[in-house]
Amino acid sequence: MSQSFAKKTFKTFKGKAQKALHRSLDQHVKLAVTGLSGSGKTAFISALVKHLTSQANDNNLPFFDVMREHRHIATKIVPQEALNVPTFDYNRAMSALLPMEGDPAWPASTERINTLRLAIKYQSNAGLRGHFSPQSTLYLDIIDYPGEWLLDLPMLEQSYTAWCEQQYPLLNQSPRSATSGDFLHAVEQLDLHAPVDESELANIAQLYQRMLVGLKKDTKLAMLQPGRMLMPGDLQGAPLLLFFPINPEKMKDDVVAGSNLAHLIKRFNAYVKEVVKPFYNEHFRHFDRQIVLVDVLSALNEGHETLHEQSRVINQLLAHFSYGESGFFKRLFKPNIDKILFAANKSDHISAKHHKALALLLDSLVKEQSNHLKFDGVQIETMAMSSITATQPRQVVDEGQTLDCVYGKPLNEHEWLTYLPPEPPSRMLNKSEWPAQGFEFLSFSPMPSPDKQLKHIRLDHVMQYLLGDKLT
Ligand SMILES: Nc1nc2c(ncn2[C@@H]2O[C@H](COP(=O)(O)OP(=O)(O)O)[C@@H](O)[C@H]2O)c(=O)[nH]1
Ligand SMILES: [Mg+2]
Repeated sequence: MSQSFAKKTFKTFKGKAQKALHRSLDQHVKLAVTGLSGSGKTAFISALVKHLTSQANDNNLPFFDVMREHRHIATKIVPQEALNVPTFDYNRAMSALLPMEGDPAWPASTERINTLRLAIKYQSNAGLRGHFSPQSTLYLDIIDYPGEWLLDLPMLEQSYTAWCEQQYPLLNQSPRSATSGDFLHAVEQLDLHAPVDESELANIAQLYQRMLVGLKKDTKLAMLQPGRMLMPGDLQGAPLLLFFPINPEKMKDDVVAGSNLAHLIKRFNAYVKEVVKPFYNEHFRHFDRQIVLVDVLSALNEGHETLHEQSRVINQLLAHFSYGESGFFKRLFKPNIDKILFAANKSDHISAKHHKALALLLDSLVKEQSNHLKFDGVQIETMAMSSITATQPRQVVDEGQTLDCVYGKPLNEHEWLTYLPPEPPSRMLNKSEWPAQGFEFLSFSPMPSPDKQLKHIRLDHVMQYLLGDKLT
């Protein structure tokens, strides 16, 4: 009796142990998908899900080990954990990109944080895991949030005065100076030390907001703060969003209570404390992996200043990642994010032979700080990729010369076009090196796909870099 009892107990124990082991082998990864609006986050997430669910095979994703080794079993969308964050609308994106009838279109942009959880079921390939648990599941939480919010990050460490010292002088420089006139005029008129005039502050804040929104639309400048002014959502009109930079020379040491200045300071502090900080506390500090999508080609189109500003902003952000002065950022990021990928997106807009130059250019944009991060043990990689390929390569022979062109339908046009894209520089150019005619890279509509398949460039490399080690 005791023998069979022991046997039975051993069996159940073994069953339990296996279950427990199995559960502990289920892993979670939180992937932050970030980039300024328009950099391609929505398209990236749509493509990621599509390729992992209905296009998951080794032909399509040859450089993703779990696919090449035929260990991927299936991936599906499962209910997310965070109940207070909207779900990424995958179906809406798919019906735009792969419509039942009519022309495909890019998914509409979503201007708020959203998330999606994928369960990736796979065969483990070795060791303990292979022996006890033939199948494992990796839960992948993808979090998409407006990159503009990321740009508020440095404000966490700034006082209102320091913020003004940084932002105000920029308003007198190109390209901001072209549209900052109305705001600067109004702010000059404001008596900072007079008792607060709420409606005057609201009016000036509105001028400031209008200027920021215009700059974002027309220049693709990167350092536009506060980020929520660009996408206020339900904060529109809330007092904590009604502030703006003032001439730092006009500040006094002792701030009169109840004055305009006192209120500006109060609002700035409230914005940082109630908007910026909770966002990082709730979402940011839990990320494991991060992809930063950069639309390098559009920045090149905009010119020298925009590209420089992009570089400055990225480096400023990275500086916080690695050695934030207060140590606050160190605590916030260091324990979790161990891999960052900078992706020069939309590389289907240029010919394949220039992808290398594009990746090198992005590499030179982030160089200043990536070295520090690497030293601190964070892995960093730069890549040229395209989540959803909207063009086809075409070779055209012109006067005996073979030209590597792309073929596609330019955005908002009706005719298809074969065109020779310019060659991007392979490093940051200074002003005197910048070509006189500038750069002009075209944008394209998505390709129709009768077989309902999306095409990508190097998305499998991206997956391998971000997830490969979690799927072994
Ligand atoms: N050719 C090409 N265009 C892209 C790609 N991803 C995004 N785009 C373009 O960039 C626009 C903005 O992309 P979206 O994903 O909405 O950016 P988000 O604001 O960062 O979410 C799209 O409407 C497309 O025109 C891509 O992989 N290839
Ligand atoms: Mg989006």
